[in-house]
Amino acid sequence: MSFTTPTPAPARLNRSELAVPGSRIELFEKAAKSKADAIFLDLEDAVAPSDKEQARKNIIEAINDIDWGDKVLSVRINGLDTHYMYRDVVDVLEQAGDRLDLIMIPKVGTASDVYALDMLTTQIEAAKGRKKRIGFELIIETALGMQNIHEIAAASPRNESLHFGVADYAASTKAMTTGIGGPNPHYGVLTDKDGDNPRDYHWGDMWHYAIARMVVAARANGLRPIDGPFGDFSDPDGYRAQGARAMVLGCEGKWAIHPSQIGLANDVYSPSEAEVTKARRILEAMAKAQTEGAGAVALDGRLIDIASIKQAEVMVKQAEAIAA
Ligand code: 1VU
Ligand code: GLV
Ligand code: MG
Repeated sequence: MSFTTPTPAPARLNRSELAVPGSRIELFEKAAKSKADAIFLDLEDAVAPSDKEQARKNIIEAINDIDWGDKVLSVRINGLDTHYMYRDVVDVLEQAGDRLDLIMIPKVGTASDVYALDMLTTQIEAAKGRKKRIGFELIIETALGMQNIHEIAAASPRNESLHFGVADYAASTKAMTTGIGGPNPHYGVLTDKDGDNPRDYHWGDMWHYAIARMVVAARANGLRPIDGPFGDFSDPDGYRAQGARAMVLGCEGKWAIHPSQIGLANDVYSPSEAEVTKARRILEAMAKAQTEGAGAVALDGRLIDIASIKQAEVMVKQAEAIAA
C-alpha cells in the first residue's frame, strides 16, 4: 500500500438514485415512498427555464414537509454557467432544513467549480448555523470534466460521489448518437477478416473508457462512482446490462429516470446470496490459512491469497450495508 490512503466518503447506500423533476410536485410523494436508495430533486435539465423559480420553491417545501424516510436526499442545482445556480444554492441551503444530505453539481469542468461551490456552501452553513454538513455529488458529463476528473475528485472534502452523465457527455464529445446511454450499433468490430470463419460483427461498449476512468478517479479519492441515466425505460434488459457492466467495473449504483428502473438497479447492485456465500468462504479459508502461516492457498481448485480477502470484503461489506 502507498503511505497515502484515501479518506472514504460517508458510507451511504446508493444502488438506485431516482431523478425527480422539481417542477412535477405530484411525483414527490411517490418518490419518497419508492424503494430508491437515493433521490435527487432536479432543478437542472428536467426543468424548463420558465419553471426554474417555481421548481426551487417546490423543492424547498418538499424537503421540509415530506417524510423522506431513510433515503439519501439531494438537489441537482443548475450549472455554474447559468444565472440560476447561485440562487439555487442560496435559497435551498437557507430555506430547506437539515433533512437535505447532498447537492448534486452538474457539468463540473474544473476543480475550481467545486471550490466555488464549497466556498458558497460553507458560508451559508456558517451563517445559517446548519447542523449537518452538505456533501457533493459531482456529475462528470463534459469533455472538460473528464479531462480534469482527478483534480475534480480531490477538490473538496465535501465530495462524496462521481456520476457519469452519459447524455451530456455524448453531446460534449460530439459522439454521433441521440440515445441516453446504452450501446450503439456503429461502435463495433468486424472479426475474422482473413480466417476461415464467417465474419462476425461484435458491438462494443462505447462508454467503457469514461466509466472506467471515473471509477479510478472516484476510488482514488474515496468517493462512490455511480453510473448515470439509461433513457429507454421500456427496456429493462438493456438497463440491467448497462447496470451490470458498470457494476463489475466498480460502480456502486445507477440512476433511475423512471420508477420501473429502481428495482432493477437495487437488484443489479446487490450481490447475490451465492456471491456473498462464496466471499464469506474465501474469508474463512484465508483466516484458517493465516493461522497456519500460509499466504496463498487453494479453494475449489482456485488460487486465493491476501488480495482475495480485500475482494471478498468489498462484497460482504456491501451485503451488510444492504441488510442494515
Ligand atoms: O402510476 P402513477 O400514475 O401513480 O405514477 C406514474 C408516474 O407519476 C410515476 N413516475 C414517477 N414517480 C416518481 N419519480 C419519477 N421520476 C417518476 N416518473 C414517473 O410512475 C408512474 C408511471 O409513470 P409513467 O410511465 O406514466 O411515466 P410519465 O409518462 O409520467 O413520465 C415519464 C418520464 C420519463 C417523463 C418521467 O419518468 C420523468 O420525468 N423522469 C425523470 C426525468 C428526469 O428527472 N430527468 C433528469 C435526469 S436524466 C438527465 O439529466 C439526462 C438525460
Ligand atoms: C445527466 O445529466 C446526463 O446528461 O446524462
Ligand atoms: Mg446532464
